[in-house]
Amino acid sequence: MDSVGLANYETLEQFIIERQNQFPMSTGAFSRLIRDLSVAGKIVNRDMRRAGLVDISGATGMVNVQGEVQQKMDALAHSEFVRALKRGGECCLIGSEEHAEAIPLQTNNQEEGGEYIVLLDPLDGSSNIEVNVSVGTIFSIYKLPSGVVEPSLDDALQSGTEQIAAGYIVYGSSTMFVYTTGNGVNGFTLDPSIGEFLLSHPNIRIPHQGTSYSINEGNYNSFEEGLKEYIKWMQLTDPVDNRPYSTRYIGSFVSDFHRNLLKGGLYIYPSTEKNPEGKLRLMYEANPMAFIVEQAGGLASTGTQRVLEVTPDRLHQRVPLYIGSNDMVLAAEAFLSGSRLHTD
Ligand code: P6P
Repeated sequence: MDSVGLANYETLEQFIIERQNQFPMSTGAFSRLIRDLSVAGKIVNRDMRRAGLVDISGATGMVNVQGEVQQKMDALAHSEFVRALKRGGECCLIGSEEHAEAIPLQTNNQEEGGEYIVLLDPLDGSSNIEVNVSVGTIFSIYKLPSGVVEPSLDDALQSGTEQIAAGYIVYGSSTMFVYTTGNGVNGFTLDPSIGEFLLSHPNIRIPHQGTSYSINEGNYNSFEEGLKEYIKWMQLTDPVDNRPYSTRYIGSFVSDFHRNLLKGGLYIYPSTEKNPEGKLRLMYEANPMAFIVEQAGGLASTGTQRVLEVTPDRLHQRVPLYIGSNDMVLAAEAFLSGSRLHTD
């Protein structure tokens, strides 16, 4: 793109300030919080692009709270986001996949402590880094309930409907920052030559129907019958609705979600023998992506319930997840309830 072309793009910072100006009472704290997250994302992106050259690939030899082998980049990404949020002063509590407990932040100005809670998966899919597959960061933002002086985990355990913002950063062929505050979904692409996220995907809408689905079919034998019926249905030939669908599953939720958001599709991580509650975590994976997909016209379900209405009781709790194109999620729920069969 020539330099003239760049002049037509709006930066993330300009976008945030314009939105902030629409709310005269806003103090700018939320704008600064989004900026802090975007700065951490740029730093993680920088480190990521060197993973093959410096000793930050592979495992730390530690196991995280999930019982999963912690990758060096997991730990690095976690530290970068904690550092950025602590320095920014707008966040009072962090919940992270990489830390067993919620992390209270001592803000610079105690009497005006941060009023936001940030839940995040610092680097989802990180085991893919050493094989050069896209990975991502996911974040969810809540307001600290008024009157709370000492923020604690209980203040973070709010239903997904209470989120005031949610977003992700996908470190792929390009690095994108995608987020919503409840007024649609907007995507920003990092231009490394100027170090700015530029508005490249305004008002993202997910197609109501897709022709691909994302699932680890290695777990097929432990799927519930209704899901097996749905998969069989998607694999039957029917030119009318472009079946058989394709499977697209790269083992990195943020990347599979991002593709489905732009092209249409359905990501499924159901209850399995190894993960009876599902594998994706409610607070910092399912809820933020559910907020985004609903804002883009899609749906997110546990198979029986709207994800955003699940009442949380633990920071790291897991849920079964069916998320993506509206019609595909509704079809999944119908098959799971037994009201549809693959022969329909
Ligand atoms: P499986 C990565 O660990 C992750 O949380 C998601 O990003 C990804 O979709 C899923 O797990 C992959 O899990 O069991 O299919 O290897």
